[in-house]
Formats: sequence, C-alpha cells, structure tokens
Amino acid sequence: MTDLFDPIRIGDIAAANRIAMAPLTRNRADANRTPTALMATYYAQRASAGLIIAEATQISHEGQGYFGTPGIYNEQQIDGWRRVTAAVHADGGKIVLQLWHVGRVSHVSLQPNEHSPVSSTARRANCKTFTAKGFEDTSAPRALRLDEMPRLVTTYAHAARNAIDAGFDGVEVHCANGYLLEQFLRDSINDRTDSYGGSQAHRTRLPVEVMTAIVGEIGSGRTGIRVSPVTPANDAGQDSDAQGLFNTFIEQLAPLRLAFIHVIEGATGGARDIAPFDYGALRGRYRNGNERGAWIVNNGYTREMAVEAVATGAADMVAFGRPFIANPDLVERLRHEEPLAAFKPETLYGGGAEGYTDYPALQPASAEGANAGRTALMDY
Ligand code: 8OZ
Repeated sequence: MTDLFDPIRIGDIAAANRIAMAPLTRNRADANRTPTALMATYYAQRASAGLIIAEATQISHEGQGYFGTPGIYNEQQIDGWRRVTAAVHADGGKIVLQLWHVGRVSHVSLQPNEHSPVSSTARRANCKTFTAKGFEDTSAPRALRLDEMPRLVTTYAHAARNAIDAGFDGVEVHCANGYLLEQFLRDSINDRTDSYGGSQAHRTRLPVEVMTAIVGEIGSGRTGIRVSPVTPANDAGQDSDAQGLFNTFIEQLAPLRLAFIHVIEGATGGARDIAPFDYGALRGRYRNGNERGAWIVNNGYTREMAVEAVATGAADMVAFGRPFIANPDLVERLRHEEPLAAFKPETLYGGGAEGYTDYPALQPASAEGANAGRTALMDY
C-alpha cells in the first residue's frame, strides 16, 4: 500500500513525500513585483513538503490582479525568484512556480497605463480585488482580439522559460478559480463567437495552446496544470456541462503527458460537495498511458483523508494550502499526528514577517518551549 510519506516521481521531479504545498497568495512582493529575501525564508521554512507550488505569479504586467503579487516577466524578478529556489533547494526541497494571468479579475490601477484588463469577454466579473487602496470592485474588461492570441500564448511560454532560468523544478499553469484560462473554458463567462468561443473544443483552445507551447519550451516532465471544474470563485458561474467540458479538456491534454494535474475538488477553500462531479473520470483520461504523471488532489483534506486517498490510489499526492501557513513543518506534524496551529487571518495578505515567517516549527518534547505552536488547534 502506498503511504503519504513515501517518495514519488512527478514527471522529472523526484519528491521526498506525497504532500504538496498548494499555491498561496500572500501579497508580499516588493514595489517592483519582485520576490524578497523574506519570501525566500518563508519558502525555505516549508522545504520539507514533497513539492512546493509557489504562489500565483503573473506572466506579464497585464496578468496582475492584486496588489503585491509577484511577477516572472523581467530580469529583476527572475533574480528575486532565484534566491527563493536556491534557499528551498539548499534545504532539500522541490519547488515549481504557478504561472498566472488573472484576466478580468483585475483593476485598472494595477494595469499598464491604467488600461482595461483583458478577458474572453467584455462582461465584468462581479467580485472584488485587492488594490493599493484595499478591496475594490473589479474593472470592466476588454475582450481579447483574435490577433492578440498568439502573443498571449508566447507570453506564457516565455514565463515558463523564465521560471526555469530562475531555478524552479517546473511550473504549474493556473487554469482555475475564475482567472483568464477559466474565463475561456466556461460557457458561463466566454461569450465569444470566434474560434475561441462557442463549442467545447473552441473554449479549450487557448488553455491547450498554452500547455502545448509551455511543453514545447521546457518539456512535459516539468509542466503541470491546476484546474477547478466546479468552483464558483471569482464569479465563475457553473458551466452548463462541466463534466463534458473537463472530460474533453483532459483528453486533449493527455498526449502532452504532463508531469501532473492538480485538481481543486469543489469550491476553492469551501464546500467539497458544491456540485456533483466525477473527478475519477478525469483521472482515467489523464492516466491513459502516462505512467510518470501524478494526480494531485486538493481542498479541505484532513490527514485521514489524505492517507486514504494515497493508500487507495485515488490520488498520487495531496496538496494542503492553509495548513501550511501556520505549520511550516506540516509534513512532520502529519507524520507524527501532532496538532496543527491556526493562522492569523489578519496577516494573510500583505505585510511583513508577522504571520508569515514567524510561525514556529514544533520543538522536540524535551526542549524548552515544547508547546510553541501547539496552543491553537485548527480544523483543517
Ligand atoms: C486569494 C487571494 C488572491 C488570489 C487563487 C491566486 O484563488 C488566487 C488568490 C487567492 O487562485
């Protein structure tokens, strides 16, 4: 029986265990959207995860939707990320970068020359984003023109190349949570009448082109994707046929032999049973002949659920998000069935070391301060 703490090969990446750190937006990049030394410390503290999936990182200035999120589109940012990957690798960890374009989930104040954000549609997302002034309604987007699509695909591939130059072990493409690629996938958002809208095959076109371009640039063994077939996040209405759409999408991705697919089951950070969906049907379509590909599951997993998912073969790896915030040594805590510390919600987004790098690892029972971090238990 496979154990949660057994090593695993994820495409070209050798991971020490089957616990991934899910990508977590923490808004602590500097004014140039560059990763800081503090971010290197934060990720290195969590290097015992089998795989760290670093926070969502915009592939271009246009791809930004929140204040303080990092980019991977210029030399300074690549250098900043290099510090992060070096620190994680020095502590024996593996780290991939999540490549992000928010599409319409943005605000003009975050866009180059205060232009409108771009999307599949000109309809606004009915949700808030976080700007220099705090929470604000998203701005009305502009629908991308057909002639702009090739450059967008190339921008993703360049970002993937930059991530490899920065020392990452690979990339995860953010195709979830109502951001740009989902704005193309779902018929609840995509109202185009050209070859990127309408039928399922048209709506999957952009994400498939993006994945193909990235695999062409850095190789399949270092390329994964995150999807969230039924999440309502960021005003993503349910697709009229989510199962059919994602069955088709994963079938189209299968020949690429991606290193991993990372699935958010249910509502991101919320109810796992928000809508009926057969995730196993996706896995079967992905697995088809792809021996080295890992199936990573996420969303509200307890230790018990994770152990069972890996033992039964329902998943190859389990990603934990919020539990990693206040438990840098989450793997050890899960291994020894130790209690988990709760994070401080007020320090989640933005700020400095407080609520970021100051959560302690559990001390050995004999050491002074043995109960540090044990006082507040959380229900993960
Ligand atoms: C929380 C706050 C801002 C962005 C996602 C990248 O939901 C995010 C995100 C999460 O995927």
